[in-house]
Amino acid sequence: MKIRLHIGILFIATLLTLSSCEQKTKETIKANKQPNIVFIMADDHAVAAISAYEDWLSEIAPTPNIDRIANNGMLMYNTYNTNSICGPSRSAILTGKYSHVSGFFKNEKGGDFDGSQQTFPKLLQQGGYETAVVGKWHLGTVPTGFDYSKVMINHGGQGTYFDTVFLENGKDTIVERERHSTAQVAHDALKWLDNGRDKDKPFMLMYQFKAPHRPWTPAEEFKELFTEGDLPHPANFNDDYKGRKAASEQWMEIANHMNRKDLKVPPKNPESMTKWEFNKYNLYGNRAGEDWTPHDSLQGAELKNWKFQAYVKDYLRCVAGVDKAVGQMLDYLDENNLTENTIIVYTSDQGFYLGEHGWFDKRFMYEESFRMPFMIQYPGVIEPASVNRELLLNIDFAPTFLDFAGLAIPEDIQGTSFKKQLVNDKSAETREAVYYHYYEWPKWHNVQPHYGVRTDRYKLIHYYYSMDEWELFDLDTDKNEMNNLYGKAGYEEITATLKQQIKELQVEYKDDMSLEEMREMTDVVIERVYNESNLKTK
Ligand code: SGN
Ligand code: CA
Repeated sequence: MKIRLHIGILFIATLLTLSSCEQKTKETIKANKQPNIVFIMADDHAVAAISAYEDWLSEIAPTPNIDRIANNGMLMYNTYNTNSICGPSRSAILTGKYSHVSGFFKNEKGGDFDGSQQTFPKLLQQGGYETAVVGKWHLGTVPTGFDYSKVMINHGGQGTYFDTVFLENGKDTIVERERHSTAQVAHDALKWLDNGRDKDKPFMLMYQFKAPHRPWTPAEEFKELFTEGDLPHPANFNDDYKGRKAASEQWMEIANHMNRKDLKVPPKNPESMTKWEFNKYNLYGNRAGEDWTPHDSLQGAELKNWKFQAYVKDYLRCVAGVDKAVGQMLDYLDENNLTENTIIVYTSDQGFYLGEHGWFDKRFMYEESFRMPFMIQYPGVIEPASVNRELLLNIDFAPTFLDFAGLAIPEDIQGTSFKKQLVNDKSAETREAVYYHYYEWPKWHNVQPHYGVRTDRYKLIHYYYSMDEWELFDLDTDKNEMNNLYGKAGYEEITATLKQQIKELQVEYKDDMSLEEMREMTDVVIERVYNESNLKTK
């Protein structure tokens, strides 16, 4: 009996040793092998419109394929943007630096991205990776640091949903007429993976969609979604902006600033219109006071609801297209035995308002646009179905990828690798606060330039360009950011602490300019040099 027990214990011990050896070997292999990286990024995809986050739209508009990444890996709840607008966010992701450091801090009249600077794709390429970018780029200049690139260049680099114009490898301009832009990006990315790359090298692919960006035009196959009934409104749909001056002055209200093109209301006789008249018709509604209704009986709250339904339904139909394209990518990687050694990320260049505060668009430091979706899988390394609630920034992505690739992280990168957090290493460092700075004004949505700080509980914002207004929110008691506590009794101490934090972070991130210098950045006009009309079409 005793002997048997001993043999039994020995047997179990051997098994344990074997399996831990197996585990070690797996880890060693992983540690020595550079993982592939598939970086998937949508444009303007809000956290609320991804069902993995179990937010207010999750049951109505599930995203089963995007959720697969969260199920296979880690879902980050608190990933933030350093400047919530397209080009500045993309440049922050590529360089790991704040937008005033990378030099690309405004979309409008902010010049082009300096492609000669250090980026994570370049560093990966130098470190032995085969690199590619397919889809939306929106940085003006030709992509650098890629073995293959096919990026949208029409509509000022925004790309269009149909007849999208792409620039391939910096020289050939191609008009794609066969597919919706989302399907085209999927087609091109899979084609490169299948027979465009050097299969002896690890690869890094940036798989980037235009959808669900304005004007939210879905492919035909998704038009039947959400046709039954109305979507619910978010909690602060009818915000009155009391106590928040900057919020009261924006031009991004669903009720007052959506145009007829956004809501797909075509003119009755487009043939009889000149191009100028047609454009004017389409843009009508962009500016406050240009009231219009699809028919006279719709007014007031009913009209606002009609616009909301048309807008958010089309937005979610575009998301469904992205979700399908994500599924195609995941299936391809599975079918080709690539999943095991590939890091897959899903994110967006920033968040978006889906009726919260009565808005569309982004830019503000309020949660809906400040926050970014971020989920990441790496089988055997990142625990499946795990979550993380630490404060992360988009400038952290670059160093994290370099870290996983076993490459040195250059000193001048301002972000920090969160690899340790992803592998549940208890020695991982965490942040106390995240710093934000937005510059563009007045186009397109009259959002006042502002900077601010967010901790796990509080947020302090300073709007400084043509006003001097502060906002303080307690996110524990006011997650919709409706109650500005700045200047109220009892909040003096926390306000002073947050102001001190802002000062320290401004020094750390080299953003300790005077307000006058900050205003000059908003005023600077640097015209785009790169534009599709300068290119020949193949
Ligand atoms: C376009 C949109 C704006 C949007 C910006 C920036 N207008 O100009 O509503 O804020 O892009 O978006 S539109 O009428 O042309 O659609 S970003 O994603 O590039 O930052
Ligand atoms: Ca965007």
